[in-house]
Amino acid sequence: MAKTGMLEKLKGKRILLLTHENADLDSFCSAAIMRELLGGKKIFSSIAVPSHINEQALHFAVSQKISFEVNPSLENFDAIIIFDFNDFEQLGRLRQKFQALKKSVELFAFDHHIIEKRRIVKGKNAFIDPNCVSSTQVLFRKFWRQFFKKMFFYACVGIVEDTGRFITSNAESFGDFAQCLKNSGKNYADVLEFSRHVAQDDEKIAFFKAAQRASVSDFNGTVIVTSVLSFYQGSAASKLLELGAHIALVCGAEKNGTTVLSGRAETGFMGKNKFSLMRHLLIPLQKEIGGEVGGHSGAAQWKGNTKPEEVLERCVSIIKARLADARQ
Ligand SMILES: [Mn+2]
Repeated sequence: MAKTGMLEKLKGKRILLLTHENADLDSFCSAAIMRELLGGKKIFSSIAVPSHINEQALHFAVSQKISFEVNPSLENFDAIIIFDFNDFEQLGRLRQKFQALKKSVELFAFDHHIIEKRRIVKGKNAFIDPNCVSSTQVLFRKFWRQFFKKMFFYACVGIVEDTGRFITSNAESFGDFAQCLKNSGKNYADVLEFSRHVAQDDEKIAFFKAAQRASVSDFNGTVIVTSVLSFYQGSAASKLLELGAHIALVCGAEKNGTTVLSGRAETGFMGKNKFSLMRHLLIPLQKEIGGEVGGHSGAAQWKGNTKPEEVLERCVSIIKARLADARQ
């Protein structure tokens, strides 16, 4: 187990705990865990989100009475700890403020995304473990000795959310989850309550559009489904996976002109084919057409300026080449 000296070093400092833009449960719960960890050492800190918090994370914050600030001023802090991201892209509107300041504050990151080249925090202050299913699991693994009830519960919520209620998981995350749940004083239903996702009407319509526009290719038993949608690409891709795709890719140009591609891959398929969306699709795609990428092996996103149809075409040929290679 790693040393926990980092918390003590923060004594007497003004600390900001920052989630990524469009804060989700994992990012928010991670910040909440850190606030408790520091609080346990009588170190005060505050939580902030760049400009938007998603519905589930907001519900969680309200019901747990965890206060947070939106669009914080960054000037008055000695240390900023970022959760569930390590890429400037994820700062949303705070990006410029943050870049201007980053040399004058001490930065830390807790994350479980695959490490990228342009990361914000490097070296000893970066606590990144791509083998963890959630950032709350990263925190659990490092600080579990100092956890108390609430933090175990927050860790559970992050794990359930980021695994899509254990659709993507592994023996370690089941083990860690079981340990967290046992110590949380809560039951599984309490955890599930927060990860329930109620689709908005426009989101439901987006699902139907994605299904209607879907193009399906069966490559030696691998079902690849692509579709074009200018919003809700991520949740639509998840829906297409539920309908039976092994890989679902939804791409579209958003209002600001940026093309966004969201991909999802089914766990059984990934295991059998040793396939990772980041490694075998998005990073090769980025090499071909540039853009920015982020995500995990089973859920990932690309952003850039290429036409959606071309992005999807390239994706399908990259996947087919990969699968053909894997067969040999
Ligand atoms: Mn996460």
